[in-house]
Amino acid sequence: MIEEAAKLLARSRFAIAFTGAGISAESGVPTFRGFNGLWKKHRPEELATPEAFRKDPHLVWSFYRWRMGLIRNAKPNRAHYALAELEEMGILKAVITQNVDDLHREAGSRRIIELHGNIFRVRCTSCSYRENLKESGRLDEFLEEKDLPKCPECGSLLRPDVVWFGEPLPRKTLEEAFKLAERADLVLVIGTSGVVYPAAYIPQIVKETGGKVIEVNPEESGITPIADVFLRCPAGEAMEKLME
Ligand code: BJW
Ligand code: ZN
Repeated sequence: MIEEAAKLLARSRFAIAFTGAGISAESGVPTFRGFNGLWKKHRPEELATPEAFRKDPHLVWSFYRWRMGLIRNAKPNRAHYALAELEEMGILKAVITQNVDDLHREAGSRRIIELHGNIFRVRCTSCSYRENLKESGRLDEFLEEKDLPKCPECGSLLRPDVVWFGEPLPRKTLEEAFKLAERADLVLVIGTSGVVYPAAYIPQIVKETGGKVIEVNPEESGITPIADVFLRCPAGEAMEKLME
């Protein structure tokens, strides 16, 4: 199976990767739907919504501050580094990720399409204010603060610059991802349950336009039925074997 995947990858002319929470599991970042995805008895699906934020912004902000702290201390793993290396080799053209954790960037990937935003960015709920807390150097003070974060421009409530259920994905970002998927002759799908749309269309588009689908996941997912090669194992192990 690994040999088959390696052969397809080596022969491809325009390969892309499509990643989900599972690629960061070995970095210690909990997945959404896995057993580890539980936080204070709330399921992430109940917290990552505009309704939850309207009803209880304190709860939602404490969830996001907790995750920011966890993710800030996480390091990329073998799978993130393998994707950066494949791009360096000219095989991989882009990484389309559903993750908000910045680990592809830290591993050295260059062309990264973040479909669901980035957890280190905040934006104002009223005006156009945006801030990347890592880049502004304000992450530490932001995480120590317990009160609701307010916009320095207009005083309104800030929110995480991520995409919640029921919200549209950034239009240009989604268009770019769909274009890449149409062009790709191979997609490496790593660590996603493949149930969240429109993101889950990405591997389907590659398949429908004649490309191959390689999936890496220790469990079957929504993508498995269309996978040409299914590597049933953790991302780090699979990617290390694939790079040999
Ligand atoms: C490992 C591993 C290891 C473990 N190695 N693998 C069509 C059909 C049905 C529903 C819809 C549809 N179109 C839209 C919808 C509604 C909805 C949706 O998809 N719902 C379904 C769940 C039913 N979609 C939306 O609401 C989207 N918006 C939208 O459609 O807007 C329309 C609109 C247009 C115009 C105006 C208004 C609206 C938005 C979706 C946003 C998703 N947001 C989140 C939160 C992001 C912020 C945050 O991080 O907090 O994104 S939810 C969460 O799910 C997060 C993830 O990116 C996303 C996907 O999860 P992922 O990455 O797949 O993680 P898991 O946990 O599900 O899976 C992990 C996998 O890893 C598992 O398979 C494990 O086995 C595996 N694994 N260890 C490899 N070591
Ligand atoms: Zn503002």
